[in-house]
Parts: sequence; structure tokens; C-alpha cells
Amino acid sequence: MKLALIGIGQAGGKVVDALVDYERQAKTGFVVDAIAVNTARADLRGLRNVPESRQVLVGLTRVKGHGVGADNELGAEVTAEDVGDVLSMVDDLPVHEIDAFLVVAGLGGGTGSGGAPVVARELKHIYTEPVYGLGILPARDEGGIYTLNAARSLQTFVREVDNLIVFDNDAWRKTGESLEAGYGSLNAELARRLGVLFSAGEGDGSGAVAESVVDASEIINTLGSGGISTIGYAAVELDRPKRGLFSRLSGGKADAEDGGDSTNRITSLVRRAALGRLTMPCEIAGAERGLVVVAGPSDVLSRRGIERARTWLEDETGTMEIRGGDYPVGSNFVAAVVLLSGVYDVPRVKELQAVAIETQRDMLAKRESSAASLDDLISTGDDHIDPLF
Ligand SMILES: Nc1nc2c(ncn2[C@@H]2O[C@H](COP(=O)(O)OP(=O)(O)O)[C@@H](O)[C@H]2O)c(=O)[nH]1
Ligand SMILES: [Mg+2]
Repeated sequence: MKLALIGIGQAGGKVVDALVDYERQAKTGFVVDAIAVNTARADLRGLRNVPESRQVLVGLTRVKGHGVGADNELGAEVTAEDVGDVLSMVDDLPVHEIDAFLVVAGLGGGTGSGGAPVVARELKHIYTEPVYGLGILPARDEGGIYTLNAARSLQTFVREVDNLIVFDNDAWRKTGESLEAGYGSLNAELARRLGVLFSAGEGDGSGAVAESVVDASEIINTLGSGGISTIGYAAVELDRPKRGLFSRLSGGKADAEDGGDSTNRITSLVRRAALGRLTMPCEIAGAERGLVVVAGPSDVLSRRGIERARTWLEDETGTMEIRGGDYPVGSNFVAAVVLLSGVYDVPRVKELQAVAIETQRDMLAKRESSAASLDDLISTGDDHIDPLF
């Protein structure tokens, strides 16, 4: 599936950078273009794989390239003012070659949190291709303002995109690691999951043909229109010597195992992927749709295994709409990606919604009480102070 990636803000840019990095190594061609948008010049300079020619600095007249702090309203405003610059960069790319847009942002900050929904809305307005979002939730200990930004942005962003894939930093942070090193490994993990998913159907250039290919339309149908989704992943290294020239020439089937092993390997991988740590932890029962992608050398991609895994996931989620397929790669690993879309039972999202409601109520109450005390101040006020109101 061919994507145009647009990263907004620091996290958005870094995750796009990691996706391009993954794609360069896997060479599957799922990234047609990658654009980074920011209000902070320094954050753009930190990117390794998005060249300056594909970077857009927005809000320059207002914030002079210094960023918006964690003010997501300002992030939204300046992005809206300069969205034409982003769109003209998108306009350069061969949009007819892409299957979808992916707009990426950390929702707890300012630029990405405010700007990503603005860019998504504009893209949807102009193009017929689906616009997906990838939203990163802050860790709980980042503080109130990040939680509040994320709560608000999540509500807006999910409305503006065809589907919002969510990654929760809180579920993935590691203790005892520096923030930067921690983000690096998180971004690589996320890039691997998305990379396998979106590479499916693109091939690895080896010309291998999948038994039951996953194509772009299956990913698009699974993401559907509306709602949020989460991604699981599991991989195992094959216990066999790397295939050398000889076995490749002899068809590579000489060391093929019997079908039962391949079937069991796939069913257990898919279980681990779906029941292990998801990009956003949630109850998988009640998901509306699912997609299973199994990647690995073609001689171990058992169609039977994928069929069984699909049936298992149907039972586990309670939906009949589970798609599945394989993706042959010349590798010594077999990996399973499970995309679950239309998930509702998500504790973290409920928590954020509650925070948003509570804060709004608090703010109203504060506004009322400060208006009341202002009235008091004016009516009982000292005569020497000229009320300015
Ligand atoms: N996974 C991940 N999360 C990040 C990264 N950098 C920042 N974040 C998260 O994104 C949130 C927003 O930060 P940032 O992207 O710097 O804000 P912005 O530049 O104003 O959009 C933070 O609160 C973190 O939760 C990163 O490289 N990877
Ligand atoms: Mg930052």
C-alpha cells in the first residue's frame, strides 16, 4: 500500500523519519513521499530522513521558528494560517500513485496536537484518497497540560480522519532509559509494525508471490471509515541456517519443514500478536474489523495457518469481518501483524475523555467564580482604584 506520510510537530516528524528509515532498509516502496511540518526550526533540523526540501516551517511570522510551547490552540491557529504551504508541497507529489495519506503527530504537545487535525481536514477536503491519522498519546507522568492537550486533540483528530491508529507512550515507556533513547526504540517499534502492515502487497522486490496476498484495498476496508485502531505484533526467528546460494538455486524447498509446523507457528504468532502488547492496549473483544498479515519466507507461509488464525481471531473479537493474508519476504524471521479497527473498549481513551470533560467543567466554574469576584471587587472596591472595566 502506497502512502504519503505527513509528520506534524516533533513526535510526528520523528516517527515519519523512523518510517522512512524502515522503508529504506526493507525496500518495499510503501513510502511515496514524506513531509515534515513544524513551528520549531530546531525540531526540523533534527530529522535525518526528511530532507529540507520536504520540510515546512509554519507560523514563522507569529512564533519566529521557536515553536508554540505546549499551546495546541496556537498550534492549530498557525497551522491553519499557513496550511497552503503544506498543501502546495503535497501538490508536488504524484497523488494518483498513492493509496492513502497518513498524518502523524504526538497529541500531547502543541504543534502536532493542534496542527494534525487541521491538515487532515484540508487533505480530506481536497483529495479523494483516504486520510488516516497516527496519534501518539503522552505518558501519564508527562503532566496535566499534556493529558489535556491529548484529550482535546484526540476528539478533534478522530473526527477529521478516516481512521485513527493510536500509539500510547504510557503503555510503552521503559524505566531507566533516557527520554531520547526511549523514544528512539519506541519509534522503531512503531515503524516496524506499520512497516510490515503497509508493506504487505508491495513485495520485497524478490518477485516472490504470496499465496493469499494482502492488498491495499484490504487494509483500506479494515480501517474503514471512522473510529480508532490498534496494532499487535509478534515475530519468531526460524531455527534453520540462513538459506545460501545453493538452497536458493535448488528451489529452497530442500529444507522445508512439514506443513503442520508452519501452521502451528502461524497460529501461535497471531495469538501472541493479538493478546500481547498492542500499540494502544484495549479489549479486543468488540473490535469491528481485523486484519492479519503474516510475513516471512514463502515456504513457511502456510495458508492453512492463516485461515486458522483468522478463525481464532473471529472467535476472540466476535466479528466476522477478519481479513488475512501473507507477505513473502526473504528473511529468517516470521512475523505476524494484527490490525484491530473500530475498537471501543479502550480504558485510556475513556480516561482522557473524562479528563477533558472535567477540565472543561473546572474552567467554566473558575471563569464564573472569577467573574463573580470581579463583580465583588468592582461593587465593594476601594474608591482609589479606578476600575478599568
Ligand atoms: N513515541 C514518541 N513520542 C514522542 C516523541 N517525541 C515526543 N513524543 C510525545 O509527543 C508529545 C508531543 O510532543 P512534541 O511532538 O514535542 O510536541 P509538538 O512538537 O509541539 O507537536 C509528547 O508529550 C510525547 O508524549 C517521539 O519521538 N516518539
Ligand atoms: Mg517537543
